[in-house]
Amino acid sequence: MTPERTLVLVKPDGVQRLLAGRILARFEERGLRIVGLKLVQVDRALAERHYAVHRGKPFFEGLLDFITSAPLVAMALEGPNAIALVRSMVGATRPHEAAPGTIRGDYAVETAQNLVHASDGPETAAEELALWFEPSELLDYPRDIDRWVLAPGS
Ligand code: 3AN
Repeated sequence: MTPERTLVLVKPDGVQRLLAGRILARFEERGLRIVGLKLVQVDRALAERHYAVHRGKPFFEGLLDFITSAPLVAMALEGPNAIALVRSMVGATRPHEAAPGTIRGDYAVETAQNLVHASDGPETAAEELALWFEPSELLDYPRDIDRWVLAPGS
């Protein structure tokens, strides 16, 4: 099937808790490829655009304060059904409802500090990837990557 691309943010709580690599590793171990990756200090304008759907909600201002408080890791991941796959690995928004084995189910207890953002559908994935990455920051791999990558020690 045609691979999908999705946006994942390891939010400031994940970076401060030194979990960024561990979270990224889960996606890689599952079989998704990194096609974009950077550490970002988010400004208010980007935060407002990213969370525009939540404008007017009681937690909106707190969400902006939180996501602009310290650097986060933005990644674009690619693979078959990547959008749904990543959402299932991230777990429910409220950590006490997130199944053990999911990222939130294993590492989070607070809804306001639930470690990860992940695009929730094809439209939002396209919008969010365009918001967080310049086209030149999203890379393509060779079609024959499985032959191109040498096995360790070969
Ligand atoms: P998800 O990140 O699971 O897609 P959304 O889109 O409903 O969840 O919410 C976006 C973010 O807003 C959440 N990841 C969380 O950080 C924050 N949030 C959502 N609901 C609440 C709430 N009731 N109180 C505080 N923060 C919330």
